[in-house]
Amino acid sequence: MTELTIRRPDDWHLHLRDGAMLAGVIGDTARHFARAIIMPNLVPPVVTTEDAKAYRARILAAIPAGDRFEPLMTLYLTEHTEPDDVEAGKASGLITAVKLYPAGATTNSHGGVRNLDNAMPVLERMAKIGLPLCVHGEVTTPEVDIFDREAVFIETVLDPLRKRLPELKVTMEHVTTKDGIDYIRSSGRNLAGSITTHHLIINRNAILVGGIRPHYYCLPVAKREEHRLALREAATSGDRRFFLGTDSAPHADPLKECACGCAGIYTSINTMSCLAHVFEDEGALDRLEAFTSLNGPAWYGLAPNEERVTLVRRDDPLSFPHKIDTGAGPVTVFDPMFKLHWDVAG
Ligand code: OTD
Ligand code: ZN
Ligand code: ZN
Repeated sequence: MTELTIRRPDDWHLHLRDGAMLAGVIGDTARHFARAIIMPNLVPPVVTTEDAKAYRARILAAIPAGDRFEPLMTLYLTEHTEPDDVEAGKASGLITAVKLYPAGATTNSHGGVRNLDNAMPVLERMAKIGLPLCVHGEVTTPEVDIFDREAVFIETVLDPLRKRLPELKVTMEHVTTKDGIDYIRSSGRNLAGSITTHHLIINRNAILVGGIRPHYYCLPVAKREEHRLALREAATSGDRRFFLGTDSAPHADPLKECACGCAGIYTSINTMSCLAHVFEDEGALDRLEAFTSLNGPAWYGLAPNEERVTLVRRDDPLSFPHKIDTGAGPVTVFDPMFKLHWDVAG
C-alpha cells in the first residue's frame, strides 16, 4: 500500500502552552488535526470555566490564518474545584473533560490532587452529568519505583475509584505499561485509554543507552520493551477503547538540556508520519483510522470528522526539521530513529 485516505485525525491529549510557545507550536497541530483535547497544566493552571474560556480565546487567536482547528478544553482538578462550575462548563459546551494530576506526578502538577477524598463531590457530579475524567495515572509516593508508578496507581487509586463511582467515565491517559492495557481490556464500560506516538516507538533504552538523552525523557517514563510491544498491539488492534493522545509537550531546549531537564517530548510535527510507519510495520495500516480518527470521538460522544486526509508513502525519506524555532526558544523534534516515508499529502 502506498496511499491511504482516512478521516482527519484528532489528538486526544495535547500540550499547547501559552504566549510565544503557543504561537510557535499550534501550526504543527492545526496542519494535521481537526481537534485536540488541550491540557490545562499552565502556570497558573486552568482551574475554572472562566480560565478555560480565556485560554480557549488565546488558542483561537494563535491559529494560523487559513487553518481550522477546534480546541477542546479541560479543567485542572484541584481539591477546591466547584462542582457547579464544572457542570456549568459542560452545559455551555466549553468543557470536554476534567483532568486529574496527582500532585507532583508531572510538569506543573504541584497544584494537583493530594487526597482524592477531597475531590469526591466534584467527581460524583461528573459521574452524574457524564463528564469524563482524564487521568495522569501515576502515584507519586517516593517509595514507589518510577517504573512501577502506573501499575501501583491502577491498583491503589484507579480501581478503588472506579469501584466507588462506576458511573464515572475515565480516560487513562498516555498508557505506558502492559498492566495498563490489560486493566483497560479487562474492565467493562466507562474506561478507555489514550496512547502516545512516542511510547509506541521507544523503550527506556532510548533515554539511557550511550549517554543520557533528554529528548526521550517524558512522564510517564518509557518502560521496558515488553510494555512497548503491548502498547503497539493495543493501538493497532482496532479495539475502540484505545486512541491517539500524542502528549506532545514542548519545552525550550535549554530547559531539557541541563542538569535537571524537564519531561516532555515534542511530536506534533511528525506524529502522523511516525504512526503510519508503526501501523505499516504491524501490518495494520487499515486500522490507523480507527486509532487516530474514530475511536476517540466515539469515546467522547462526538462525531468523527467528515474531512479526509491522504497519506502517501514517498520513495525518498521525508525531512523534518531537527528543531523548530518558537518565540520561546528552539524545541527539538522527536527523532523516531528510523526514516519516515509517509507524508500527509493533504
Ligand atoms: N508528560 N511532560 C508534560 C506533560 C506530560 O504527563 C504528561 O501529560 C509537560 O511538559 O507538560 C511530560 O513528560
Ligand atoms: Zn500526564
Ligand atoms: Zn500530557
